[in-house]
Amino acid sequence: MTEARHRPRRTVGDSLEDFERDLISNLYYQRGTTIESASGPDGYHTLAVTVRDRLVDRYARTAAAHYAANPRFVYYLSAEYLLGRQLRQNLLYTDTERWVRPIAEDLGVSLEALEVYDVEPGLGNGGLGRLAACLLDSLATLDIPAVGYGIRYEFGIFKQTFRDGRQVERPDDWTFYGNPWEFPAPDDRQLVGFYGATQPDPRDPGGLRRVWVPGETVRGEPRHMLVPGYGTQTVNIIRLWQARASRESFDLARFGVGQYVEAVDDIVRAENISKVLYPDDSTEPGRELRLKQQYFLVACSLRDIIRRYRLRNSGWEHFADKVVIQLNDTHPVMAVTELMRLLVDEHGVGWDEAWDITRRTFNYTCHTLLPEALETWPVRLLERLLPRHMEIIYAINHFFLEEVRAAYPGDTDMPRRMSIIQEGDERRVRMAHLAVIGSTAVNGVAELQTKLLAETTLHDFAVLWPERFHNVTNGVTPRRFLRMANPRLSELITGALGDEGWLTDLERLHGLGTHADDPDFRAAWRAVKRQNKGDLAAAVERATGVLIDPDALADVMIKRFHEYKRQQLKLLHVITMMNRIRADPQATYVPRTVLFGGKAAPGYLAMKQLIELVNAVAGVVNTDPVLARHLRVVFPPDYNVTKAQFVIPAADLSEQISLAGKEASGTGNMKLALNGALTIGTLDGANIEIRDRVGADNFFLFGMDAQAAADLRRSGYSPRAYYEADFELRLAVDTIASGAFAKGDRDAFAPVVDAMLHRDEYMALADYRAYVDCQDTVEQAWLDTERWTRMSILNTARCGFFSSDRTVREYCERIWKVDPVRVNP
Ligand code: Z2T
Repeated sequence: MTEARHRPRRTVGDSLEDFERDLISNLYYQRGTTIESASGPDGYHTLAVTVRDRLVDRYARTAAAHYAANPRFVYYLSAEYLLGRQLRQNLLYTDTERWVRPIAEDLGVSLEALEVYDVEPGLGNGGLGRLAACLLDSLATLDIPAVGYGIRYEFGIFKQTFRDGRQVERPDDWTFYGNPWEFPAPDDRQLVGFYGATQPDPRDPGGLRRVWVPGETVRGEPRHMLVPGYGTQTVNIIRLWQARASRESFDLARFGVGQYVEAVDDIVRAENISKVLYPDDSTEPGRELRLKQQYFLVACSLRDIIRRYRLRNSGWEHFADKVVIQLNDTHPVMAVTELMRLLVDEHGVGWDEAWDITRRTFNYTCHTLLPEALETWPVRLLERLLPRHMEIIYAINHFFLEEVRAAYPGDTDMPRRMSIIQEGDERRVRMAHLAVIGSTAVNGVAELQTKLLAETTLHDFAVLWPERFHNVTNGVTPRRFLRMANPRLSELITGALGDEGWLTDLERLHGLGTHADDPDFRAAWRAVKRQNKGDLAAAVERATGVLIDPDALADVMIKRFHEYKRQQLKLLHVITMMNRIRADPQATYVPRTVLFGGKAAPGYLAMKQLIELVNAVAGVVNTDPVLARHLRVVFPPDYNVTKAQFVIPAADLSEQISLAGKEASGTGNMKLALNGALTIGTLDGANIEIRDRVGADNFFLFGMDAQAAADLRRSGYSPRAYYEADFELRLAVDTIASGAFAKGDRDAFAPVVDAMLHRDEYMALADYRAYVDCQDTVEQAWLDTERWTRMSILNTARCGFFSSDRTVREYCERIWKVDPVRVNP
């Protein structure tokens, strides 16, 4: 075949007329219908594929450019992706919204009406999954050759509803109406083994090379979604694996004797692997199926990476020069053992060379400081599910511990502490240790977390290999979280800065600084926030029936429910505001709307009860004529990326109140500050870096720092003492205990009260007074409208650092050592 046949040709036109013609043609040939009889979903799907076709063109040219350049590729391995809705993004990135609006108007439909059919793929829990999506967006925007690998869960993160204020989970059947954004690639399917046994390899008698005969095999079928860069031609992909039964799974013998259901047992078992996302944020369920998911992702992706490598390269000596794999937390860490197995057992590479290649290939990002979030798997389970991998782990550990003993002769505690195997009643494999041992670079996601990791959880490793430890502070994509979420503010910014360059060079927002003292600009800034709050008020009323005042201070706490994040502290403040108003109803108060958003893991009973309490407090506040005059509490259900894009632009106050030393980074904190919300927060995670940049005067700081929190815990923390010493705190806790939020039933929230008074694991009571006092200074600042506006503008102006473009640049330079490949138009 000639070169020309391989060269991708432009197949879609570049004008409004072309777009309109393609729309009508797609409606006719793809949906089999006409303008007159098209339904809403017909309209949505047609628009989606028409926009998608523009990206396919770019993707084909990207693939060709990458093939020609044979560059080093970044492979991002992540069990979670929270991509958000696709339609608006792809309209923006193809610059076709300007055509769609008039065409839609012509046809008598609105883009907004079609967008309700755009389902967000909820393939993640929270920050970690959304970070993966932001990094992929920036990788494409920076023209870095990259592929994201993940799992195509049939059911994503559950849908949250409330029944009598209680969280009720419903399945997220996100593909029910079909997903126009993905492409099946059945030719690239892979086979994955589980269970079975290992045998010596006759080619290497008594050596490290062995043969694994799996007891079960499952097929992985990939689909990809396109990941366009903004303002560039690059379109990368994210490849999501779906588990399918292998051909042999159908049990003909059983079918033949009438055991129809039993005959498909194996099919059901295989396909369950990618059935559902585990809904736990920062805690590990420790279930066999979860481990199967992890290995399924790893096995399919590594084979695909090797397949891609071999398209342009041969031999193994260049593998680590062409391939860099980023492990998003420990979930995909079995990839370290799998690559060793592929190289040693299947390709006959010697152990030492294989280890050198493997270690040069991998890097590991750690997203937590919580000990309970560090994955460990029982050795017994691994021996059964992945017998060969367990042998390889023992071998890796053996050579590693030799190195440790050589570094610390005579020290017996060091090998015990650093070993991949945790000894005890039930021996377990420590995935974080395997990750560090198998990687070139290890990074935390904010400065404080990286420092604490090196001082605590990974201390011994940071001492042995200081050169492996890096910090790469998280970032967020300004395209989705400023341009798309907040078009009004974007327009104001573009007007002030003169052009849209800030969208790909976010530090240019500094240019807003000089406008912070311009009264007209301030008024325009306030008007945008006011309009955004009007939109939010309408959406909240639709979702909850509660009316909110767009002029009230919008105080938002949007994140997963977790004790360490301290929604209970926010609630104590709300109850304190209530009690103050009740004590003096005639006084003047700053009108405030407190908005909560977030899900609790279905098995996390304490947080489910806290959700119930938040809803109960909201019910009391919003229906009490005296309280509701000054205060509203709303909790729209099912917080997700789509809802974040509504709430964030309307926020005045961003609640970032985790116990210092517990939140690895946070990224909602960045999105809110970037949209001009002021932060009330502790010295935790990236809050510290936000405050450093926006300035201490433009940030409401309160509470213990990580050192003070650790000291207090060590000295024997007693929440009861705080309760007894502080009248308002006592009153707030007593209000809950009195049954005031349960129609007088004192037992209803007794466990919440009990947890606060007797455990208070995350020391909310110790920070209560500082927090409430700080909220008073927030209100003083709010009353000075001009000052508040200035602070708000300066927050946006000084948050350019938190662009995920900067994050990705740092990964590229310091960890991945990759260069861009430009794609010609
Ligand atoms: C997660 O979202 C995060 C950490 C996890 O640790 C697991 C999940 Cl699902 C295993 C979050 C952190 O809590 C948050 O601080 C951070 O900003 C985010 O990851 C992205 O790094």
